[in-house]
Amino acid sequence: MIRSAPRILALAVALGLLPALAPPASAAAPITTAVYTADPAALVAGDTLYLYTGHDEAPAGGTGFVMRDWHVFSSTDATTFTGHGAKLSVSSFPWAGADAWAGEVERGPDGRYYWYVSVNGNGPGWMNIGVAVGDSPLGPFTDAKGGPLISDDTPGSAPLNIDPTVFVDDDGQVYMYWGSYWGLRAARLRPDMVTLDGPVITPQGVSNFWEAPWMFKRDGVYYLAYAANDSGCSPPNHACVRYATASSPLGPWTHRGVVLDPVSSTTNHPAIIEFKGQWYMVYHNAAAPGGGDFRRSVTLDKLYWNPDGTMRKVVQTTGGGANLALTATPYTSYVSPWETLGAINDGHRPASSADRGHGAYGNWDHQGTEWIEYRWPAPQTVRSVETYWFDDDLGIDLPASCQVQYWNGGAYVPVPGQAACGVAADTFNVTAFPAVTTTRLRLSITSRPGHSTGVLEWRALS
Ligand code: FUB
Repeated sequence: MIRSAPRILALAVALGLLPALAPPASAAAPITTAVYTADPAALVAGDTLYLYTGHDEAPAGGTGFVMRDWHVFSSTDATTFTGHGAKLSVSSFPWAGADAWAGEVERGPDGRYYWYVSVNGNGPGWMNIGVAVGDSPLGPFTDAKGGPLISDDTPGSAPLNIDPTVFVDDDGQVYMYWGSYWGLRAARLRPDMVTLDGPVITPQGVSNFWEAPWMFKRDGVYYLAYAANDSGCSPPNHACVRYATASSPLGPWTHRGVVLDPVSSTTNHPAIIEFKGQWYMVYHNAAAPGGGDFRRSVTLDKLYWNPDGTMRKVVQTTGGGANLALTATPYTSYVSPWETLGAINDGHRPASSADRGHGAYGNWDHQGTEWIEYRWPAPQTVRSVETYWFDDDLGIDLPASCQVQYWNGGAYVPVPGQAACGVAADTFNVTAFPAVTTTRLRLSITSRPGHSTGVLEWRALS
């Protein structure tokens, strides 16, 4: 049937009547689970790919960034990464005091490696851009300037001076882009890599810029990828990555679209690089065990080009896609009158299975099989669900079993190929499956004898 009627099949998939078959999402694949990493920058030197990352140290349930140093990882196959530990920290800059935010390393005309970072400089305003230098991609790195390269005192600087991306053009001219809070800025740097060479400019044509610029060049065209959080690409407060192109390094830029959909962390941060003939999108999400908005993890996926020089949207293979539950309407077979069905898709990350601080879904005193369900006005492609069970140590207990189902246009049927539906306490239980495209996704839950069941949060990931 598939070979003889591909159009009918495609139409059925589009209408949400059949699952769209795709390779199963592999388990989350951060470059490391030893530490939480964020804000990647990539550099190729010789036959090695180096990733420079931030380091998230917020506690579980933390509500703000705790970032004190920057780490380096290397790989010769873009699959297995060796951690080299913290190679730069806030204390490397005697004038700074906190907030080791996003950075990038670039090789200067002198052959040395310059590490540009966002850091709280303890001066006027908040964030600054500092620069360290080392003789190899692994350092050691030391402060290259003795003060910020960019601060709030820099004429024309950004509303928030973070997220530098530095680019050395074929003619040796150095450019730096940076900014946040919708304020993108650019400037030329002198060949010494640590001095501005002219005024700060505000580049034109970069639509919906939020932060995290990444500049590179391919086939004579300049590319600027960046985090955007406009409603055109994002569920509430989750950034996507858009990009723009230009024929000269300071623009004007032409917006080209979204290259990376929102991820499971609210922030998004791109690094795009070619390594051994393959292009990659390096980014972060919240997919590592125990991860979250302030406990992120860096991962990478292959990036492919269209013949016209536009980038194809990156397929996220890490299970860390957007949480489509945030835009769904929840339904259920039964909810206790005092419980809250809406708790399951409010984006909360529970501290434990007893954490009903944001409300809970519970079906006491029903026993046996009940269900919760998401409905969307248009078909969504879902690749995994993550379920955080509610257990009040009273009438509600962890379930005996569960199953993910979808609406095929006439009935609810099990999602084909789904992994085991986990029933562990105090964690998100991940169930991955070949992508299914549907307007309704259901979690069928069967209780243990003598108990009812409950859910604190149920994610449906793209
Ligand atoms: O990690 C701190 C900040 O969050 C970065 O500087 C931004 O790009 C965002 O990822």
